[in-house]
Amino acid sequence: MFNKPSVYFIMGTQNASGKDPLSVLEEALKGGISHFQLREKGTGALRGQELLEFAESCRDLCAIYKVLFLINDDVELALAVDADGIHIGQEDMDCGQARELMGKEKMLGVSVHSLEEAKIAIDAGADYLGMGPVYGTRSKADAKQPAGTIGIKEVTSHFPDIPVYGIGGISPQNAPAVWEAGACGVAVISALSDAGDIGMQIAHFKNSYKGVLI
Ligand code: TZP
Ligand code: MG
Repeated sequence: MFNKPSVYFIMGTQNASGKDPLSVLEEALKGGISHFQLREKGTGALRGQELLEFAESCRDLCAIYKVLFLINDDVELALAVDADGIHIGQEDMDCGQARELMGKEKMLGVSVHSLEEAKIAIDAGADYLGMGPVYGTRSKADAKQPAGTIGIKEVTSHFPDIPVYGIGGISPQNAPAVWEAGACGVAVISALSDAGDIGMQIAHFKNSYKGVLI
């Protein structure tokens, strides 16, 4: 589930770079991603019934490839489609509340930016943490300043048992620093959704881990 090196793909219909989002997802699933998070945001984002149906299609595709399917922010949608889990940010909802609403069995991922936020999330039952943006990103309108990998190093050395994913501007070229900081995976949008050959890009990410001594 959290086997290193793990490539965690995040996408909404707005990130499909003009391609069919379900085809993009299927290519990523074939290529060996570990998780898929549906993150439907911004202008033109699907809502209501359309969003529900799209989420169901994503869920069904992930099930075929036995890949974990998570929903960003929206507990109601996650429960409605029986997703494997939910991912929340600091501005979304209290992690304890998310854990309570989702139940003990579902996966809870939390975005954190400091050791203190990491401790709170772990105490509330987070299964993994996302940390970033590591590098500059164009995929999140309200992204904070790039934080590099120092925070990941700090959290992974204090809490070696919690899987940490680096996020934000990560490519196969700059991923080695993320692995070296102790991350178990990279969480990416554009590096996969913009790739000409998504399967090859996933292979490049996995190869970027080789030779990195943790
Ligand atoms: N959270 C922090 S950065 C980011 C999110 C959702 C966007 C990551 O997208 P990309 O294209 O991999 O930089
Ligand atoms: Mg959020």
